[in-house]
Amino acid sequence: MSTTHPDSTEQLREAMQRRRLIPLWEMEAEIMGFRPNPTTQPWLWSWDDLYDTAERAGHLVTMERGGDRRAIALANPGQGGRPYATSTLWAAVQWLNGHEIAPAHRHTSQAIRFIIDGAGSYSTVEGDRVHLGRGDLVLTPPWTWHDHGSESDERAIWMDVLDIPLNNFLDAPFFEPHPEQSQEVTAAPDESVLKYGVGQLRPAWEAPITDRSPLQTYKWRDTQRALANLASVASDPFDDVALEYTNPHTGGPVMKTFTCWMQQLRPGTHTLAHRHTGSSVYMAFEGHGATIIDGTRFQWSAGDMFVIPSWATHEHVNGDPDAPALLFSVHDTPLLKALGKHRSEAHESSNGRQQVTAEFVVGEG
Ligand code: 1HN
Repeated sequence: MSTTHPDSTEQLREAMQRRRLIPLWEMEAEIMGFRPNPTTQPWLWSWDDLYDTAERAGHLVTMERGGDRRAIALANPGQGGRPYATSTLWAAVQWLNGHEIAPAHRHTSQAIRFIIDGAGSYSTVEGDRVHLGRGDLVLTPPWTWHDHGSESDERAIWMDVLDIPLNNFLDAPFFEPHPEQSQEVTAAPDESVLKYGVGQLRPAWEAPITDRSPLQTYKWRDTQRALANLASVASDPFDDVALEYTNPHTGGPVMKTFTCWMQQLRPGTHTLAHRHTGSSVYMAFEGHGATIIDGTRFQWSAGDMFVIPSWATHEHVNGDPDAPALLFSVHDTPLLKALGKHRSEAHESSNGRQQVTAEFVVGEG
C-alpha cells in the first residue's frame, strides 16, 4: 500500500458503491446458497373463500377490453405483494357469467385451465372450439389465439395456471388483442380430441407433432379411465396413483415450462415424504385429505388450492377408508429438468414420514 495514497477498506467499499460494484466476499452466502431457501411459502386457499370472491366479482366486475378475464390470482405471502402463487407459476380461479364472452387474445405466457364446472361454456384455441366439462384440461400454448364463452344461463368456473412470473423474470412478455371479440371457429367441434385423443394411435398421413401437444383438451372421461386402470395395477410410494398429462406424440409434458398431473390417493393412503427442486400448485378436485409440508399439516377438501415451494418436504394423506381423493396439480419440473437443476431426495426418518408440528389455519397470516 502506498503511503502517498492511503487506502482503507471503508474507502474501497464507498468507491464500489459509487461505481455500482458489489464484492463477492460480502454477498457469497446470499447469492450462492448451500441449498434452496425460497421466499415462496407453503400456503392454502379454501374453496369457500375462492368461490365467494369469484361469485361476488361475477356480480360486480364486468368483462371489458383491458380486463379480458375475470380471474382472481393466488397471491403467495412470500411473493412480496405480487399476484404470484410461486416464483414461476401464476394460478387463479376464473369466473365466466352465463352468455358472457372472455375476448380473444394471445400472449407468450403459456396457459392451462382445469375446469371445475363448465356449465355450457366453451374455449376456442386457434380455431378449435371445445365444450368445457368438469375435469377437462384445456391447453393454450404460447402465442395461440384463445377466447372463452358461455352459451347457457349458468356461470362457469375453472382454475387457470400460467407461467407469468417466469415470463416476466425473463423479460419476455408479449400480448396482443384479437381484432374480433371471438375468433372464427375453423375446426370441427372437439376436432383435436377426435383426431389425437386416443394417444397411441395417430392419423397415418400426418407426422408426429412435437413442438406442442396436438391435443387441445384432455377430457375428464379419459383421465378418469386412466386413473382407474393405473390404480388397479401400480402406484408410487411418494405420490400414490399419479398420472402426468403428456403430448401423446412425444410422451413429454404438455408445456415446456410446466407439467400437469392428476393423482388419486386411494382410500387410507399415507405416502412417504420427499422433497425436490421446483414449485407446485395443487387443487383438491374430489374428496378430502391432508398434505404435510415442512411439518405443517394442510387439510384440504374439494376446490381448495395449495402451494408446495421448492425443496419443501411433503407427503399426502387420504385418511378416508372408503373414498378416494383426487388432486390436480401443476409443477415447473420440465424447466428444472431442461436446465439441469432438478434434484430430489426421500425424507430420512424411521418411517419415512415427517413429524407434524403445526396445523395451517385458513385466514391467518
Ligand atoms: C388469460 O388469457 C387467461 O385465457 C387467464 O383464461 C388468465 C392472466 C393474464 C393474462 C392472460 C385465459 C390470464 C390470461
